[in-house]
Amino acid sequence: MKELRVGLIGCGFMGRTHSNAYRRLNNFFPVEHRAVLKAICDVSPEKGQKFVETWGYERAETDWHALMTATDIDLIDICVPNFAHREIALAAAAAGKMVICEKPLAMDVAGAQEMVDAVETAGVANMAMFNYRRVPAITLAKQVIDEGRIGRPFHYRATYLQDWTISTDVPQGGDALWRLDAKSAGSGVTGDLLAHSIDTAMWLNGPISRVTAKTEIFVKERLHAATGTMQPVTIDDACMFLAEFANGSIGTFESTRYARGRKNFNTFELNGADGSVYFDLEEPEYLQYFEYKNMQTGKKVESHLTGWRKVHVTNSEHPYMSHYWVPGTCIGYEHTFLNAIADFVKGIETGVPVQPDFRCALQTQKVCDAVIQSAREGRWLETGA
Ligand code: SOE
Repeated sequence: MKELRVGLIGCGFMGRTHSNAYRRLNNFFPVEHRAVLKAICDVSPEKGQKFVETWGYERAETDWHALMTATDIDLIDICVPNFAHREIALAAAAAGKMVICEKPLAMDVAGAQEMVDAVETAGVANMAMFNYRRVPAITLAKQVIDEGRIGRPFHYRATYLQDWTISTDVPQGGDALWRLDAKSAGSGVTGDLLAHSIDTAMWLNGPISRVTAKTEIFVKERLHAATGTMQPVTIDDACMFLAEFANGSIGTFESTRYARGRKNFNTFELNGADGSVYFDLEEPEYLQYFEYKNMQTGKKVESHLTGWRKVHVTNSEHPYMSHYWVPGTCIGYEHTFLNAIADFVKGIETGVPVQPDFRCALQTQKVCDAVIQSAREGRWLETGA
């Protein structure tokens, strides 16, 4: 078996989800490569050592540059705060290594464009980790749409709601809370949560051409973990935007970290002339489908028994599910990363690049940047995506 030797940077939440995926890859997917966890990198030697012990890496480094010169590493996996994505990805590409990067790709379009140029010039395999595409029910929604079951699309509706920053006592910055500091994260819910919704939306319904947005900061000042002083909050706590898709449909997107009771409420609905699909991450194994026109007969199927169908996406004919258990049994959040890594490896083996690659993630970045700018300027903007 060939080896895929991994150097992963960042010991946080995403470092764990990616490491788990590499460890499980060969248990579930018949790929030609064996994932070998070579090195973890974190500025904290204690954290790195703990990670080595917990996840089975061979060694820990404290300076990511060491991974670039290491001859025993094929793939750099970037799981650090957003501000560091660009520099690491550029170095990895220059060293001829494959690159996987957590979302959002960069702090802004300029950074994302540099990353695209770097991996394309180097000709290295690359992927942005938008894991929700790999929820089997969402992949099935893509199949349903591509099969032409929705017909002419009219409406796309996405929500991504959380509630963990409502308390004024939550500080900003530092290890766990870098997502609340624009210097580390680039933006707030727009890059962190809506980037997922935008990636899914453009995958399912095509490019978003224009947006108009409203953002809000509810808690204006927070203690900064790095300085120990109260500082203005610079990220968007909430963001809502209207979108026009290139295919003529229109969309609404809403995201906040102030939706009391909502922990990771990620939903979307697409309504077309011939049918609709709906997904809710709180019931991740279901895709809801409303069939108005039957594809085979071309006839309207509405009757006194017509209704939304809740498809339990756990059969072996459903995306990814043949790799897991028996029909009717479920997989979870962590498997979305495993499915993504498996697709990445298949991309290397077949020569058909996996999606979303960096170029695709650049399109999402364009929409995010346009959303933030639109909220600032209070007007509709072309996204260029
Ligand atoms: C934020 O709370 C977060 O961890 C995001 O950064 C992830 O991308 C999202 O999937 C879950 O929520």
